Amino acid sequence: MKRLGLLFAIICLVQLSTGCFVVGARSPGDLMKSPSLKNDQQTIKAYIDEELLSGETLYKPENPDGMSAINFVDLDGDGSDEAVVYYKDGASYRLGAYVFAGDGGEWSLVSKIESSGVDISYSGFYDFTGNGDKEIVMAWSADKLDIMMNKYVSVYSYGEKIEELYHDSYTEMVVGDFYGNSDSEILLLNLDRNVSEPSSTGRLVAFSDGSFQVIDKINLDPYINGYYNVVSGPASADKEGIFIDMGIGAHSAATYLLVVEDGKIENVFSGDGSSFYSKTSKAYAVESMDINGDGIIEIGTYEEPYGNTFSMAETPWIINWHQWDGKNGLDLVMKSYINAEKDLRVDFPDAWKKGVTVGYSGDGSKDLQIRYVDENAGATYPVYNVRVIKDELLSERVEMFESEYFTAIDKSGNAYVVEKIYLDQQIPSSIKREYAKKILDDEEMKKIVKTWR
Ligand SMILES: [Ca+2]
Ligand SMILES: [Ca+2]
Ligand SMILES: [Ca+2]
Repeated sequence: MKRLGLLFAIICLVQLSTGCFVVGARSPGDLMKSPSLKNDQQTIKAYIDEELLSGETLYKPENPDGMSAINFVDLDGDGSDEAVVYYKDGASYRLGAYVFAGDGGEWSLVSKIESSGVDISYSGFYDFTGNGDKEIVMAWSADKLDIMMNKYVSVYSYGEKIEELYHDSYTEMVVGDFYGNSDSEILLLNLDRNVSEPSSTGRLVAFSDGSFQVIDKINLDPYINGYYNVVSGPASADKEGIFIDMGIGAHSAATYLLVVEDGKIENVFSGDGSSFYSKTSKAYAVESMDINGDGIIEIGTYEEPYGNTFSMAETPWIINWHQWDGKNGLDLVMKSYINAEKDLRVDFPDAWKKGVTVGYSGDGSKDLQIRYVDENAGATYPVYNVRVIKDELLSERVEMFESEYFTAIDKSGNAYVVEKIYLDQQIPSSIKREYAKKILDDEEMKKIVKTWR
């Protein structure tokens, strides 16, 4: 997932030397972080060192976030943790996991999962079978020379010996409780583009009648560039969903939302032909995520600012964040401006949902300007400038400000400065009242100006 996201970002960068960014994409640095050991992981270190073969090093699975090289989890529910320790041997393309059982600070090796591959692309511990014990799901890329980037997934039971319960290939995968029955299921996506008859399918894999089975399958559009982000999580208060963000054009993107109803996978924005994309298409990639922290995942789209005259790449886009309406539509829940390069995010308060747009400050700095929109007159009026300024340049820059200002955030050598330019605007009396509604008190303004990373 991360690799595809990165790949997509690179494609973007190659195709559009400026302005193209994947909102939410992780920086290459994330991939290079070496696993660090927390204090409670040190006690097992000696036991691991004893088992590691020459060439084997500890290794953190790429997905999901939160996995470590060493993971403590009570797989069999007996009240004491097991340790699942990932390793790889880069030179011989081997990887896998050591599984230890713990007993009061003593550890004993139970088994070793071994496979060939380059990266562990996904791993986790879930009860798929419904017996109360967690199984180990582990996925890896097959081979360094495999340009198709085929990946394989296996599910292992924990016990006297590790048993492989399921094995399959996939392009992207997520785990979740898609049935809502408290057991976990797997959703596998397989995208096969470079063949005479391209195909894209989603398959729901669940444990049923004593074995893992493909419960349902759905055909998706194979004529896309690729998936840059696939996540599962709450699509509404009571429904898990699978959010599939994909690149569909030179830089444009769209999102599918899949849910499971009565054992069937449903593409909720289904319709005829291109209308699959009509609700979620966007000028650039944006990752589906819980942007407002309410536990439900939002889908982002781009809104062109009112009166915009800039090129696609230079446009200060507004991101509209939507939640699934439970049927086949979307509800707008939040708007934000995100500039990954400046590490700036501004979440629009409710008062800005209508009648507010963004632009640049107009002094050549390309700093953000919040503007009131007077649609009747076809005009906009500046309210705030929000500037990210290096600390050492701050005193020099503020001398040129015409209005009062305050610093909303000071972080990593940068001051996030809000200029209250509404204090110095000539506003026609007919719109003064509406304009004034867009002015926040300073404390409220400080809450909506954020860093992005
Ligand atoms: Ca246990
Ligand atoms: Ca189980
Ligand atoms: Ca949310």
